[in-house]
Amino acid sequence: MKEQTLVLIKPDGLKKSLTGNILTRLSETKLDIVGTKIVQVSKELAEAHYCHLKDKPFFPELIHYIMGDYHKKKVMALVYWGEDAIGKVRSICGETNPEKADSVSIRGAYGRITTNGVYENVIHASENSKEAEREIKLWFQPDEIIISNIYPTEEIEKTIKARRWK
Ligand code: DAT
Ligand code: MG
Repeated sequence: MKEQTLVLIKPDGLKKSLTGNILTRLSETKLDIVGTKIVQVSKELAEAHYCHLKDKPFFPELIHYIMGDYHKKKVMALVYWGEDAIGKVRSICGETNPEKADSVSIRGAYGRITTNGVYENVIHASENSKEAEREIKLWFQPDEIIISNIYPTEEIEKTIKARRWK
């Protein structure tokens, strides 16, 4: 089944100049990149993304980590699309705990656990289709993704203040 999945190259991945290596590994999947951008992660976005972990003891550190407080204040967000996208990307990423992840996986090769117990595992990938939908809608607007009808949309009129080149 064709599906879409959210990938984040986390601040440690950007700080360590791993973007190229990680994208090369992901290209093994032969999936299509249908959206991408660099994001400065706000506290609201970080907390919404990891809302399912809010009661965990490591939650405050996790929020600092994904906001880039320990590395660089940016994340590269991508949407991959294609056959079995969620499973293929998760499998190349490896286990959550970088010490347990297969050493040829992205997390196994590049991740570490800090002395404070933060899993710096360089990449996020959606776990299932429900989470993928929730996460893609959180990180991207419909017009930022080049496949149409990824999820249902509706047209609205709004007046906004925006910047343009001068
Ligand atoms: P995944 O990122 O593999 O989907 P998750 O959704 O359970 O894993 O957790 C999200 C992130 O939280 C994970 O990438 C790293 C961090 N994390 C999870 N379990 C942890 C733990 N026991 N100690 C420290 N950080 C943890
Ligand atoms: Mg997860």
